[in-house]
Amino acid sequence: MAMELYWGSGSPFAWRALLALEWKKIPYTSTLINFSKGEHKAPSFIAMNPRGKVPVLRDGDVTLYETLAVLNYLERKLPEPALFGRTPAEAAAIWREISECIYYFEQPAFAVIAPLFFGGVDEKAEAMKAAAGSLHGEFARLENILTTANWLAGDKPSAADLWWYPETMLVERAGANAAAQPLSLDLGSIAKRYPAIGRWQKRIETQPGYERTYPPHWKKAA
Ligand SMILES: N[C@@H](CCC(=O)N[C@@H](CS)C(=O)NCC(=O)O)C(=O)O
Repeated sequence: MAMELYWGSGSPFAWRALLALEWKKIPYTSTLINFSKGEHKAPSFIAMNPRGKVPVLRDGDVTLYETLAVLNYLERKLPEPALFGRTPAEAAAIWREISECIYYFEQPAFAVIAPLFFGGVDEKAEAMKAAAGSLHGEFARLENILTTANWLAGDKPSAADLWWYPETMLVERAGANAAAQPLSLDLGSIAKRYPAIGRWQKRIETQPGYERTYPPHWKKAA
C-alpha cells in the first residue's frame, strides 16, 4: 500500500515532506488539507496529529507527525538516495544546516511573514525591519556557501537543501507582498540580491517531481 501524506498548500513543513518523497521516488498518495475549512482541526485529523498540524504521514499501521520525524522515517525506510549523508562528517554538516535554519532563520522569518499574511504590518513595522536585517545576515551566509557549492551540505541534494528551500520561498513570497514595499525589506527577489541562492533555488526546481510539490494556491495567484 502506498504511503499517504496529508499536507497543506504553502506549508514549508509539508513542502519538505513532499520533496523528500519525490527525491526518494517513493510512491505516495496525498491529501491536501484545507486550512480555511478547518480540516486540520477535524476529529479525524486530530486523531492522527493531536496538534492539528501538517504534515502527517501514514504508512500502513504507522502514523507520524513532526517533519523531522517524517524525514527520518523515510530515510530509514528507503535509504537511497541518502538525504542525511553517508559518513559522520556528512551527516553532521546536514544536521548543522537544518539547525541553523531552525534556530536562526525561522523566528525572524515568522516575524516578517506573519504580519504580511495575517495583518498588523503598521504596528509591527520596526520589528519586521529588525527581523529582515537578521534574515539578510542568514541569506548572506547561504550565498557564501552556494557561491562555491551547488548544494548546502556536500556535493548532492540533501535534507539540508529541502529544509531550507521552502523557507526561502516563503520569505520571498512575503517580501514581494505589496504591504512589504513601503518597509524596503528587500526580500521580494532573492535571486536579484543573492544570485547564488537564486541558482540553487532553480537547481531544486529542476529536480524530478518538483512541480507536484509546488503550493497549488501559489500557482493560482501567479
Ligand atoms: N513542528 C511541526 C510544525 C508543523 C506546522 O507548523 N504546520 C503548520 C503549517 S506550516 C500547520 O499545520 N499549522 C496549522 C495550525 O497550527 O493550526 C513540524 O515540524 O511538522
